Amino acid sequence: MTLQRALISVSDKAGIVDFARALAARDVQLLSTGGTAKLLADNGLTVQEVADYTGSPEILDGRVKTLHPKVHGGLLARRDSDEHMRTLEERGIGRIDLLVVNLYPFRQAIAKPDCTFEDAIENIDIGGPAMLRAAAKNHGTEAGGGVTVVIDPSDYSRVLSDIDNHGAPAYALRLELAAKVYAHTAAYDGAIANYLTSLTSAPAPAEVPARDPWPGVMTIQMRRQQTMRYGENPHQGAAFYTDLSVGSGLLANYRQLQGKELSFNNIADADAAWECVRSFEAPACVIVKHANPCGVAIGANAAEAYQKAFKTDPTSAFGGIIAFNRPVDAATAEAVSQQFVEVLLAPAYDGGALEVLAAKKNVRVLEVPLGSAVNPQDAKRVGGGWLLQDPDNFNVSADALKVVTEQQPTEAQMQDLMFAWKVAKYVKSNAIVFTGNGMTLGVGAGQMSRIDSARIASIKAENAGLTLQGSAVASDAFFPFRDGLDVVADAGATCVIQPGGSVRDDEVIGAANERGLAMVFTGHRHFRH
Ligand code: 93A
Repeated sequence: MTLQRALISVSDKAGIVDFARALAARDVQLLSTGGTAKLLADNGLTVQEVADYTGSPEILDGRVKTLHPKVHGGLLARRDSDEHMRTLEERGIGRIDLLVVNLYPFRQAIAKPDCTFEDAIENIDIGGPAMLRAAAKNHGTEAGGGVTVVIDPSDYSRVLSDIDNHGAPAYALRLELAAKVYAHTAAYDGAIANYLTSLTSAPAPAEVPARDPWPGVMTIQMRRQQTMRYGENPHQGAAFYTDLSVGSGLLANYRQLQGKELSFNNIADADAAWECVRSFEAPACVIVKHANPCGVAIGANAAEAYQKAFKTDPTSAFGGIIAFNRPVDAATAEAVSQQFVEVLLAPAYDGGALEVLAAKKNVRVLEVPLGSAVNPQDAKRVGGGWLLQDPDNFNVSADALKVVTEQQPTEAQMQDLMFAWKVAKYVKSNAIVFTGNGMTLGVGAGQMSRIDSARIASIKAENAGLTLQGSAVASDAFFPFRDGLDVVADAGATCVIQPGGSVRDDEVIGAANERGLAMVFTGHRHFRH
């Protein structure tokens, strides 16, 4: 069944003119609501206003625009029912085969600090969801045809290519887009419900924590990307849900090029590796085991970064997750293939690299585009609730560091310190990270006392045959006593980066001076649990 008519009614008008033009070029008639129709007509397209089509003008300040049997009949009539088709004919109703709608931006409206109650109410879309739900219900059958419904501008190109390939969107696409609609309208109504509920029972504004970024309103649209064989352990069921609102650059954008199915722990570790590696500008490599980096390095190229990262802790790197922020070439793939690797991540792989990796068919190879998106919020499940927070986006600049010791760090030390600080952010607390020459030399992670993390980091360096003489060291939070500082000085560190802020800062600074260390304070800590 070819596409006869499309109804376009969008608040987010991004890409709509090009899409409508492409539809018109494929002989699809365009029907549209006021603002959208005007935009299309202004761009030289032939478009009929819904009001002209139904014979009913928009009324009540636009509250009723498309709520009309000529619209809903055209969307809901079953394509495989002779009787429904006859009814359309008798009543002069045309089929609407494609619906392109996105809704009044309710969430954006209420997120504005000056949003009034009236603004919020007027941003509740009624006609849009009604059409979306009608069109999605009637996505039809494989044999009988049905309606295609698009809410997301990123789906426009897929609809066009289906029209070009099959004359009309295929059933598989119609089904997928229909499912997306109900997820979207459910989340939309959820946001409205949360907003109204917050007006009835939310605490007075003064009682809301000052920096709660979601005052009583949180909706996340998610899609199940993958059901796993099991979760963290084999007796736990699990699935991977992706957040539909996130931008490019995050792990959820991955494309798997080869290898076994990703497991729950693979995805968690891959995320830790990817977030860390994409924070570097220079070619970098991060090797992760059990959610912690066990080797991080920068180098002239990916291969060199890998060689250095691997040296930090070859024992732990066994079965690791390895991430690069540069395309992987054959030489790098060859080097990585020498070790047992679970997952490889990079923004791209050249042909030679894929050939090398093909010989290791179990290795899961993921391509993840580099991008600037940040996770919109960080959520942690706790008994009976969720803890939500802004992502830890703070990055200190070298200029903002405060030198607190008699000894000033040299330029080379400053670079090692900045590198160490960047890595420490991705190491579970308490984190102690020794570095030198653009690579980690010893990583102490996840201990309940900072001094033990410091001891472990230096033991690990020793086990790997690395010297800590002249190294730089980062501590993700302040040293509560001088003992931790003494451990890193004994190990050979000559400079330290840490947030400061302890009641015993003076004691710790005194110890650094006594031991001839240079120390800088960042003013911010990076706990990670
Ligand atoms: O006010 S509504 O709830 N009543 C309607 O009948 C209706 N029909 C479409 N909002 C309605 N829409 C919405 O208008 C669409 O969901 C879309 O977001 C917007 C497009 O309006 P315009 O084309 O005038 O910019």
